Amino acid sequence: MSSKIVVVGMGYVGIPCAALFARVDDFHVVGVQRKSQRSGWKIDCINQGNCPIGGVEPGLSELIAEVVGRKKFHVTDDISTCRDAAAILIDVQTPTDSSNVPQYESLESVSASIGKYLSRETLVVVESTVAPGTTQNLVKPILEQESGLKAGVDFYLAFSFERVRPGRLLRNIISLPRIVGGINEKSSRKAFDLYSRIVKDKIYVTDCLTAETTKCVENAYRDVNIAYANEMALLCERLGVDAYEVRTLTNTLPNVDVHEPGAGVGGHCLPKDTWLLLYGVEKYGKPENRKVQIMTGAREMNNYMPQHMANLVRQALSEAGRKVKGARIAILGLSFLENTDDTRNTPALPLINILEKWGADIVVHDPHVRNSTDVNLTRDLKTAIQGSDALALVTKHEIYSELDPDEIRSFMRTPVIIDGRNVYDRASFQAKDIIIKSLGKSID
Ligand code: SAJ
Repeated sequence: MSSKIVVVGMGYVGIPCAALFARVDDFHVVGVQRKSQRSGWKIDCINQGNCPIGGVEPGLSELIAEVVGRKKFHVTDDISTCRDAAAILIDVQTPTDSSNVPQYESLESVSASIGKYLSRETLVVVESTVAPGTTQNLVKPILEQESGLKAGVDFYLAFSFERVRPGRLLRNIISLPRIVGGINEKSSRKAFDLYSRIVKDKIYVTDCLTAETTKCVENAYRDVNIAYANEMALLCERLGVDAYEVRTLTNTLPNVDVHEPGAGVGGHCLPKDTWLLLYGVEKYGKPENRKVQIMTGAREMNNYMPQHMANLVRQALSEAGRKVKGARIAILGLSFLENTDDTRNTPALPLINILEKWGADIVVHDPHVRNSTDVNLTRDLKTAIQGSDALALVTKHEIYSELDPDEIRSFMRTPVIIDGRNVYDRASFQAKDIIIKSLGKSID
């Protein structure tokens, strides 16, 4: 008989992970998804063999169709399916609130439900990113209390994080090194054995706290690097030099890898993982008076970029003799990452809010996002551009590189472009009398 793997949370991590485990011969997988208003539709969608994730996701639709067709994978809202599972993976969202405090309601309630149906010998793995210390101090006591079993003895518990990025969901799970950290040696060994069935690269075994910390640290590292690039870009603008050229030249030095400046940093991870790290340190670490500056400064820098984009819009419109108030502005790209439909913490939203506060009439274009209750969204580029006074490019979707200066000139009411992702060659737009401001470049 095949072993049952339960994956709780059918999101950007849970779905590809479940589908990959379902491909393993001696496993069958049950996904658990709440029947919520926002996400409940995914249950039927997957059970019909379809992929609920949009954008360009190589191999995922085919894999879901295959494993659902072979009855190796189905989704339910009934968490009692955890009974008799060989392994249960927790892939629920762990956002932070407006004060940067982690919101663990989902993690806590899912842990309690799992605990109720937990069997002896089952391995539970937390895959959601959490503040260091959370698996030991929050998840473990809930599981033990609800199940009456002892962690590390009667059942096993580990933390093992994903490294997925929209657009590379399957590839990153299979091909990147994996870190697993159990609460004891046997838990680590069990987790190692499980992931060795789907991960082709090396699996590193460590303790639970180190694994949790590593996840937060690697995302904070990326956030700091992007903040450096953004600050560098703002300085280059003031000097009147091209930050992207400076970046290319700087990166000719071995060991230097300046990241890309841009219209902002979004996603489920980078905007919050610094806060998870600092929360864990404050809650479970030793007290210390020195203020953390680099990581928090990076957060502040990256959060400023939508404001900077709005300033560039205002400046460009003013050169065209228009005010933001009453201008029709098309935002190009709602998702936070190119060629995906993922809008979590997108920098497009703060930009839209600022421009709307200034009195602009906003239309948003995105070829991948299906619908949005927050903004006036169209998937037709011509509809967005037609009659607008400015185009503000936030996301580097492939389709935007094809925009033709002649077409823009004929469709727009005022030919103004603000390029937040270094997509356009300024000279060819300026040659057609289009006002173009490019983030990180001379803003004269
Ligand atoms: N961005 C820049 N400049 C850059 C790189 C990114 O402005 O040079 C912006 C992007 O436009 C986007 C945001 O940052 O808005 C995040 O982009 P990302 O490429 O980091 O995408 P994520 O957030 O999906 O992926 C990150 C990755 N973390 C690291 O590389 C350390 C990924 O490996 C993690 O799995 C993922 O977070 C996660 O789930 O934690």
